Amino acid sequence: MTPGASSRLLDILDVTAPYATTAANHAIAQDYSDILDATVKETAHTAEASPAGPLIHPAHMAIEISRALPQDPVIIRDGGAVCLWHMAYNTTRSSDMHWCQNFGHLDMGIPLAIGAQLAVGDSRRVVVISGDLAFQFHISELETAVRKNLPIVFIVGCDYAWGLEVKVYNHAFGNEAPYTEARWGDQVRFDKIAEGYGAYGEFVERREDIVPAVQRALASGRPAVVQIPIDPEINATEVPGFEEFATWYGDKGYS
Ligand SMILES: Cc1ncc(C[n+]2csc(CCOP(=O)(O)OP(=O)(O)O)c2C)c(N)n1
Ligand SMILES: [Mg+2]
Repeated sequence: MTPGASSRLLDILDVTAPYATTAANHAIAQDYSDILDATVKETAHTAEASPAGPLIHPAHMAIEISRALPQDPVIIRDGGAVCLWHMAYNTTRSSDMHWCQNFGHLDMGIPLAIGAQLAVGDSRRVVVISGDLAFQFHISELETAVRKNLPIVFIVGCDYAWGLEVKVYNHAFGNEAPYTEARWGDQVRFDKIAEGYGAYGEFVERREDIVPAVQRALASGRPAVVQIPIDPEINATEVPGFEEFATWYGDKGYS
């Protein structure tokens, strides 16, 4: 470790906590695994402290996914609040993480994953963490994944809403604002759509079923979609890192 680098990294960890993924990427890139281990433990502890309700907490979704994933997968995030939750509570080490929203837009998760899996071949797994709106932009590309026999695992956090936009609307118009159509019905079944394309599908309603479902999806060796309904209120209203995220969009913020 070069002189000064350690304190610089600790600064980064301090500033970004609890957004450990950013810190983790820095740590992985520079091989500061001791510091990374401490950060991961702290992150896991915070996630466990989140209250459990009848619906899956988005922090719990992130941490259970982390428990199920293999070593150093390519991780692609596509979506709104689900991705911020995953950034905050992910504990999987990956040397390649990508979030479409870094470019200011949703939608590229499935095509990016196809490209990534073609690039890495059999050497690594490719996993997509997606919001349910983002997943629908190019859902027909599941056909490409099946035709090319790519074993990508797509994990879709379903609040049946534009979760991040719900928060923005409430921020702009108040919690009592009329229904905004930023939510929709909960009858959409991405696992069945996946099966229709010839992919593997899983539908998970309990936290304890996430790890085995993701592992079955990985073991299927086929493109696989794991649909996880999550608590829509928590997903939209307690988004970790929202204030910092809002600053990415300039002085006026994300509103
Ligand atoms: C192409 C595009 N359309 C719209 C938006 C605005 N937008 C940002 S987050 C978001 C909602 C995302 O919903 P979802 O993927 O379901 O994730 P959630 O926030 O519900 O977890 C929208 C509409 C965008 N960034 N890019
Ligand atoms: Mg959503």
